[in-house]
Amino acid sequence: MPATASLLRHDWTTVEILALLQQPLLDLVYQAQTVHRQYNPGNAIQLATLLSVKTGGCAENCAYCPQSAHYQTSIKPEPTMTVAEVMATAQRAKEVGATRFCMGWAWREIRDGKAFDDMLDMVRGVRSIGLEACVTAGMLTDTQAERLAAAGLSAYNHNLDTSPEYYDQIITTRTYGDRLRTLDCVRQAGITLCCGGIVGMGESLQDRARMLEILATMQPHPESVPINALTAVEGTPLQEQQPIDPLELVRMCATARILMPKARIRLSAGRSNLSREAQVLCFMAGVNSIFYGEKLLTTGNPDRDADRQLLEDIGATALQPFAE
Ligand code: SAM
Ligand code: DTB
Ligand code: SF4
Repeated sequence: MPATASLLRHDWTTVEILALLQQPLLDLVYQAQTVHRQYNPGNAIQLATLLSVKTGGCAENCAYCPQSAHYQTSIKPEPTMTVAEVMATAQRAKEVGATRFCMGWAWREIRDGKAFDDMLDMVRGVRSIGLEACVTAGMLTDTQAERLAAAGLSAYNHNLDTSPEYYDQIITTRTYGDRLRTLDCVRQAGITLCCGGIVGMGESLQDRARMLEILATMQPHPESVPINALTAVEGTPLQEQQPIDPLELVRMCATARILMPKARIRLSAGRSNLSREAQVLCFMAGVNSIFYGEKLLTTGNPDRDADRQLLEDIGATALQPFAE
């Protein structure tokens, strides 16, 4: 392994990242594991639980998303959950061992008003029971980011999803620039960034490298990087996409770890389709966070019992909240 491979860098190039992604898998995983041990000693894995507070009927046309109003899927718009309902779910998540509680809104952007005031109450409530609070709710303004920060929001999730070059094949109702502007507002407000993307949408290896390049040249790097494997949902334009080869996913996780040594790399959507062994390879490659609980936003996730057993079998522990 080159001596410089584990330095914190923000000047990665596409060519370098492509070379990492394409090297022999065992060399790649070895390099990623070496960086991981250096920066993140111990065997702690973060358990984050997701809740869809506002489901379906979204104005955006993201080709992967079952919640877009542009497509006919089995997901129908549902009434937004109340603060009390969300708090009851957060309390249960805490009792079964989650440390981060992530709340999702199927919105193009946050608008001021009762729904936003409720969101602020949810953030305060989740923090008051000792959990980290994360929100994902589309674009936001400086002022909204500041209000979320004041309410105690730990992280805002806003994914790049793919490369700038492939973006218009996937979404046309917003631009990459819109995405970057929101990320900037979040950073300026002092909220940590949760930003990653999806693999398995028909993108090229170059697209994967470019997405990782945008993330790895941010200064500082995002604190959390979710890597989602596309869940192809019936009714969406990507319904026919074949599942990604798990070894490709391992490559993506390992490369993300090498590029962003300190980030929490989260193996996100798609874990239900992975064997235990494939997930362990991802952990070897530097993954140190998963979604925990039988549901993501609208699609399935492994059972809690299966996940607890997996962690026990490999001798991993659950990360404590606010450990960072
Ligand atoms: N509406 C907000 C937004 O798009 O930022 C927040 C919710 S959105 C569902 C959050 C993320 O979930 C997306 O950015 C995408 O990366 C991921 N996602 C959505 N549908 C997915 C699918 N079918 N497979 C994998 N990831 C998916
Ligand atoms: C992220 O990157 N993945 C999560 C979370 N951030 C919000 C969402 C995955 C959604 C998968 C499809 C669904 O369940 O609707
Ligand atoms: Fe809406 Fe987010 Fe789904 Fe896109 S990914 S359609 S913005 S909920």
